[in-house]
Amino acid sequence: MPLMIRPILIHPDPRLKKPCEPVSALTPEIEALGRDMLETMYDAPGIGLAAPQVGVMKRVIVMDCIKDGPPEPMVLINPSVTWSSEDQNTYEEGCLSIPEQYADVKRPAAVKVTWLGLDGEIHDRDFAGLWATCVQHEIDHLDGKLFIDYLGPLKRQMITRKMEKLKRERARGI
Ligand code: K2U
Ligand code: ZN
Repeated sequence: MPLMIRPILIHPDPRLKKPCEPVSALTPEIEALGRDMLETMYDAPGIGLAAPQVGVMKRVIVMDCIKDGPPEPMVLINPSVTWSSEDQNTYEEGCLSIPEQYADVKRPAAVKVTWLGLDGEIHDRDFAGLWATCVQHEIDHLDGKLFIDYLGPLKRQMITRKMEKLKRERARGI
């Protein structure tokens, strides 16, 4: 199946607010979804992407924990946080579904995540720094939560209004 760059949904969209279904079995379709999501993420460009952002309501996220070494594309199926640190980190987050909008979000500085890999194995890993922020941002997407949900109502409303305007302009081909 050829790789596909899938369109990324823009907020507000009901599919970005719905909780996603766990993946019940590793199928060729799930594998193709993971590869397409990585392709779509690199094209954006981004360092993370969640399946609902491409309209697939399944608990699948992709990340590329680019450190100093070579790229490390990851596909995490049914990811869950099993531990999070007391200390928090504030990071100016963005979102591929809320383009050009950034705001400070506070999250646990380190998390332990467990997930099913495309290799059929259960994986466990500690994430810190930007990767902790990214993996929590992506897992939030699977629960229908966006980074703007951590902001005050006025800032969230302002960003939502901007996105509604952007979508109207895109619809008119501007
Ligand atoms: O889920 C997404 O929308 C992709 C997000 C992931 C992310 C958000 C906040 C902080 C870290 C990751 C981003 O748009 S990916 C773009 C990006 C690139 C480098 C650093 C931070 C964000
Ligand atoms: Zn996002």
